[in-house]
Amino acid sequence: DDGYRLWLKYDYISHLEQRASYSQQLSHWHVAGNSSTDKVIRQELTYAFSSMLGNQAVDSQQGDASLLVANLAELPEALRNNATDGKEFKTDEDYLIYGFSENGQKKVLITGKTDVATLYGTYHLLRLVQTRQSIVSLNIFSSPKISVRVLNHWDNLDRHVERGYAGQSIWDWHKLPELIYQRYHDYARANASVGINGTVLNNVNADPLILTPQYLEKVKALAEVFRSYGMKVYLSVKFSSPQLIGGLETSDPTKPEVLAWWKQKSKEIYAEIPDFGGFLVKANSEGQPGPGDFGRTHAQGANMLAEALAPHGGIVMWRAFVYANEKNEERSKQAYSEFKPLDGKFLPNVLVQVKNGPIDFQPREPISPLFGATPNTPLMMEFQITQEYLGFSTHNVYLGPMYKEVLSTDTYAKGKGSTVAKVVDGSLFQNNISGMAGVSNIGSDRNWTGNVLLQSNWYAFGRLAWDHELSSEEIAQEWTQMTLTQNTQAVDKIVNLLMSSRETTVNYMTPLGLHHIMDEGHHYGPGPWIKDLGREDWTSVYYHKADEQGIGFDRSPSGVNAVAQYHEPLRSRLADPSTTPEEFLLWFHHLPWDYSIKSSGRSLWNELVHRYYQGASEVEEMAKQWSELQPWIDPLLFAQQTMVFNIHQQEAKWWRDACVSYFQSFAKRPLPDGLTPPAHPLDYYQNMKFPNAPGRGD
Ligand code: BDP
Repeated sequence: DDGYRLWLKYDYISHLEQRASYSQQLSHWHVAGNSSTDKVIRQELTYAFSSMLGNQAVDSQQGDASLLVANLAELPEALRNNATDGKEFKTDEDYLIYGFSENGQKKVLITGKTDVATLYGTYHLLRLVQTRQSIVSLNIFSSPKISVRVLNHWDNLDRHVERGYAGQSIWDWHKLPELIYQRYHDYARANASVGINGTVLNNVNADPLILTPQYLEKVKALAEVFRSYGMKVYLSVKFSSPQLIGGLETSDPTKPEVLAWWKQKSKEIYAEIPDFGGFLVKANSEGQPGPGDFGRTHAQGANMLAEALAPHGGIVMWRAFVYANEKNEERSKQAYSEFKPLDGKFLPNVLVQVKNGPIDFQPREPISPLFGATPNTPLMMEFQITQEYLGFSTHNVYLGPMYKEVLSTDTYAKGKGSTVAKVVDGSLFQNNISGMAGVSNIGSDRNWTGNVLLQSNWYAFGRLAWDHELSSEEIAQEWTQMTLTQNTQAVDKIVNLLMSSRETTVNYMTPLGLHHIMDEGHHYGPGPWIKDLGREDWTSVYYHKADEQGIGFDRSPSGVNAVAQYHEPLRSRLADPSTTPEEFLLWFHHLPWDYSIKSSGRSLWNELVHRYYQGASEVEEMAKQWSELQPWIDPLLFAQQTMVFNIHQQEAKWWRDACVSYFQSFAKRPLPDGLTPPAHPLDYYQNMKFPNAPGRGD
């Protein structure tokens, strides 16, 4: 097993009684329609049942079938009425899995308004079988909580993936549109199986070429593959495209010729791709052009594009990742300062896409204060699935708990219970449109994500985008059963390992609210000593502010007062170190080395060191746990993953030793008793260089 099949493995059900019972229910199935999506469903059922049940399932006539897949319009009226009684199909994607009896025979129906809805229902039923659950008397009605559920590929047209650690881009632009790899279909299958309904094909640091006819033809070819799976394509666009590829002298959004250019471009796109999703834009951020270059606001820029797309039903996802405002505020405050005043100024087909935290995808960040600050502007969540700051693809980190931590955080925007999830799904402020994006960890590696365990993050992102109320633990459990093993003992062990992995990573990288202390440029490994770069807020020393007195960034009212951007009571809580959750202590406060940590009674210095050591030793424990799983895991997967765990252990120690040595040079205190000192002096770590680290930024 090389991991290519992801969680859609459909391994043979070796347990005789289980197999017999599923076979009885599923051996005669029927897919009513003949659309391209119906064909996908037919293929999936044929493959899944022949593989899991051993060639016993057949596509039969509607009347004989014990499993029927049909959209609502295709159902006989009586069945439709019975099945849908009391259920409101709000979206085209809602599906129903309904068990009923007919002529003494138990039957299962999968239905919804559209064929894509029935595809989602089909994957749900297959998941029940793959996780060995009962399929008797089902009555499952499912509706996505978020409407736009997309992957963001930071893939360049030359196939280099920015912050990608799983090989090159899966899009072979050079060979498109003629050459359509099977992988494109398998990519779409995997996404549909977890409810992801869109993909932004190219990097936010966009190449304007993507909008030229030559490339649009390639985009069209991919869109044609994805359509049957319910996935739309979107493109990242460069704001200055009218100048760069359109021959205009300006890209000023208030100029009629610029709007006309975008309108014409949109028309051109929709003529070829009628279900095109829309544009994602990184503007006036990290050197990218934007409306600010012409003295215009983000709203003016976004609205111009929105106006061009609106007649065709497209949307604009406008990113709030900006940190270059004129007030020159502290970086964590800038997105809020820039976007809060624009609340209510965006056209209805604009979503503002906000990273989960106010800085940049750190192992742990507090929520971005924008969540809950814009009642009249739908905010879309941007999570990172790729591990830019979490050890690339050799650190085994399951991100489900991190996504859940963010989504369940209370913004208090409308009093207690105003969680980030409710902001994002649109229920808190009754927005008409909602979205969640995940920066993809997929590449051309045979196992897709560079490390099989990290497939779980793609999976978890999709499952949570559909239903953020699922727990990260149940998602981990499903994924493990579908991907690695059916043995319950082994599943429990793996789930435990996955569930604690993120906290472990925070401990050996950035405990107690530390952040942005990685090496420069490529972001590989520790670099708390990084200073003197083009911008102060790209350095590490700016963020940890360690000195002989103490450590941490004072974002309380006595410092840069970033806490003022949160609602009460969060604001007051974060303003005071004694009420700030320990995991965010050094994010919001600069504290003396002897500050007493409430939970442990240790000094800050001792607690910091303790956490670094604890994190690294937990990775050793994870590796040990993994080694005990050999009897239940495919030998190739097991061997591959064992090698990954070896790297993970070494690198966790590297993080620990580099950071502890560095901070010790300020704290000037001994290591707590019983801890083995770092293997090398500080300059050894400082002199490590990685010119060829993968995934560099542009
Ligand atoms: C940072 C990355 C950079 C991205 C940027 C972004 O280091 O490569 O281009 O974010 O999100 O995380 O635009």
